[in-house]
Amino acid sequence: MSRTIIVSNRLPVKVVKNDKDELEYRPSEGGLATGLSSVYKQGDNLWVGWPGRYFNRPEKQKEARKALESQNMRPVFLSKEEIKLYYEGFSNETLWPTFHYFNQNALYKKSYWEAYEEVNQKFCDEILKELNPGDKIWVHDYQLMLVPKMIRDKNPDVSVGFFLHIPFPSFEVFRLLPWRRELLDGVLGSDLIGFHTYDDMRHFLSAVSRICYISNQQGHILKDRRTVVTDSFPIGIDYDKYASQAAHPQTLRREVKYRTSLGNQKLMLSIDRLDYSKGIPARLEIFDIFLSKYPEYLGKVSLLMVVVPSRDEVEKYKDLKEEVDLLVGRINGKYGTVNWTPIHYFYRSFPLEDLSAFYRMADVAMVTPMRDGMNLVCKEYVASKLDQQGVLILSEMAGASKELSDALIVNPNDKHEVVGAIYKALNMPEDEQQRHMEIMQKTLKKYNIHHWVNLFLTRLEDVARKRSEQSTKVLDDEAEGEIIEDFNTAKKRLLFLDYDGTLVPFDSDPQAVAPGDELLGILEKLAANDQNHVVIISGRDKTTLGKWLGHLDVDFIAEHGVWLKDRKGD
Ligand code: GDG
Repeated sequence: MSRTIIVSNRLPVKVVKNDKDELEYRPSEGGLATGLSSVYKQGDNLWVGWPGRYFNRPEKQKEARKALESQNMRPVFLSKEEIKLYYEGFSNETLWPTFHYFNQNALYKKSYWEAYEEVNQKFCDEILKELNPGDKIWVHDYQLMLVPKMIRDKNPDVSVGFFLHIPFPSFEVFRLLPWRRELLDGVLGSDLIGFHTYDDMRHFLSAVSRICYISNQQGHILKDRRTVVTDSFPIGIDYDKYASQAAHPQTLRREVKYRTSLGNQKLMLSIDRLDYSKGIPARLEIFDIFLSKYPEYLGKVSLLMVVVPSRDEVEKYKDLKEEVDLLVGRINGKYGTVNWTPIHYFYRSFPLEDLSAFYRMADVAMVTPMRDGMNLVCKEYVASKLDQQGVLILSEMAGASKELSDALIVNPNDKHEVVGAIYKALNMPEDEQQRHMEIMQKTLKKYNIHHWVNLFLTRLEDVARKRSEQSTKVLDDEAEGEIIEDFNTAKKRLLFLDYDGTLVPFDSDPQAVAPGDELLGILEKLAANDQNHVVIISGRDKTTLGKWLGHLDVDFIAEHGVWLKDRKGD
């Protein structure tokens, strides 16, 4: 039976060691894990990924493998060196900054690239061990861009989908990567490539056209005689999970507890992983400007800022942490009083019940990343607003802004615009808040994570089916006999002959694909028969075709149909 194999850098569980040196397996709460759990847990389906920690003892590795395999997960173990060079290095210090337009933070190191190639190969080898004819593979994200091609090279007929969770930058930024061609070729091993937004897809197509010299037609790319389909699939959230968590008695208890200690003041919320792409320092500066511009809000509004520790081994993240600490201290020192703290800052993560209470309590959510593939926090905030009261301020640089146009959409670089949006949000009439919330909730409820998973996998099946329908069929004796008989009995024959890949083999060397004597002889013979009308179709330019075949009594459709010539020479 055909299976679906999900592949991502991380498995959907966290393996942790408890005090007794025993391994514990904690399911990840991330949206992707929830959405895909209905897929990988079914039958023989599988999730291939790194368990997220280094195992120094082989017996512990063996134990983890056994436990994970019993839950349909296949671990890819990484050495310390691989974690440093492939994960922290190429993935987080090269691709992440470049794809988020922070190319000044990007490091281009050969050792990082080599480790990236090796680890991608390691993932591919693990997949190949499991692969059976008819299986579908869904590869996730920027850490594994080479995997689709690696699989395709070994299994030309396999069905591979790839989804990029982060933005795809414009060509001018992407071209800075020394390994741009290899990365594109890697992803183009897929049958279906998904992005969060149409703009990401457009940037990708432009890079493919300018770096690989392959054009596209409505997002369809012809690569090595295969059609690669690209499209946008904005990811959704598990709407019901956030809505029901917001109604849970435990959440309500936490809300009461926090409300009591905060007092009767307005609350603004900011939740992010510590990352320079999230615009945390700029958000703090904006809050500072707001308080100085509208002093009537001193003591009346505070910012609850959750920053989840992340990538603390990477230098840029350590610097960012210091910057945020400093800014929070400065603002609290500048405006704080004995009974009012402007910013409640937490550098840690919270359980879902707390998160949900924060979402419920917040009058305003400030989601102002400099760049974000999608951003799920803003969607979770909207889903948690059971009373439909609250305002979302959302950066136009987040993929989510394309769907949530009922938010107050801002440019995070325009600090005064965001300050204005905060003022507007704090003063928005209740009925207006409700109107906007209702529209956004309707969208998010419908286009939830389950919808996203089904949409992508159904499309992948569709693409695979079309590919098999359109693939070249080998003629059996009977079909060949019929064609010969039809040819012999026809009074008139219209013969369309494709050039590259049909009359001559595919080759990038122009000398290698010039027509030889044998081919010219066949074409001459076909054209000499009055009952035949021969048309040669090619994407090549008219000058080359004219030089090679212009002396023959045939028609041309050249330059992808832009130029036509009939036998009379018109
Ligand atoms: C990539 C792309 C794209 C945060 N703090 C806590 C906590 N969180 C949860 C949120 C949310 C998630 O983390 C963060 O959402 P992101 O959208 O930033 O997702 P990532 O997976 O980091 O990023 C991003 C996404 O992929 C999906 O395609 O949207 O653009 O960068 O779910 O709730 N969860 C808990 N405690 C916290 O303190 N429990």
